[in-house]
Amino acid sequence: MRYKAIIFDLDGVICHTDHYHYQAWKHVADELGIYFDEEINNRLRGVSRMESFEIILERYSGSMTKEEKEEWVTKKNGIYKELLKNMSPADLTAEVKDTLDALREMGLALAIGSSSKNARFILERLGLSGFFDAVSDGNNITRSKPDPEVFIKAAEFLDKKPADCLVVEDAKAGLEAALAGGMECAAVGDAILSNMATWNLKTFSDLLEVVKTI
Ligand code: B16
Ligand code: MG
Repeated sequence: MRYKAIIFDLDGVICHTDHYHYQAWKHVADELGIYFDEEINNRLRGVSRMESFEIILERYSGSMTKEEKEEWVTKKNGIYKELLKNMSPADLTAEVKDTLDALREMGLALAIGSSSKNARFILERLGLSGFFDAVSDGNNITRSKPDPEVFIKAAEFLDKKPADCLVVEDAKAGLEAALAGGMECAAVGDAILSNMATWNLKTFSDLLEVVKTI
């Protein structure tokens, strides 16, 4: 097999939380009187919490101290975490679960590489606590995607070389991060449009064919 490990992005690959991010950011933006829509929300994919807020503030005419920014992102996260409580194992599709199980049976090491500081909480909601061999997330990095740190850490946690890992991503910043870390990558969703990935997956289970290639 071409790969020994697969590192999955979480939001947009294993599950979909963008509508919860949207609702939480919309609440904050409305309170601040800032225009915010789904299109701006799409730009926040794979981007860290504070960097997301900086993108939202592009439309803010006032000024804000670092402390005030911290307060607003903390508020957003509180709303977001409340919304995440709506998630359950039913939010994990049978296709994703069956594919993960099949990859595990093929002997591949499986990890998460997510910018989110809520990754473990989301995995718990999905009934996937303890499923992955390693979880590298927003809590163990100092630089977010497109920096490769989150994926390099995941490979280290798995004790695998970057060249033996395949990254699965839904964001351009994530594909850039994988390539910068010396890893091949597979794109799902909008990330396909960037034309940067080693593989473009029409559907998640296409991964089963990809990993069989030599
Ligand atoms: P949090 P991923 C990313 O997760 C999301 O795509 C992005 O929209 C979010 O801002 C980021 O996590 C940080 O999330 O506020 O929960 O720490 O796609 O890298 O799994
Ligand atoms: Mg993502």
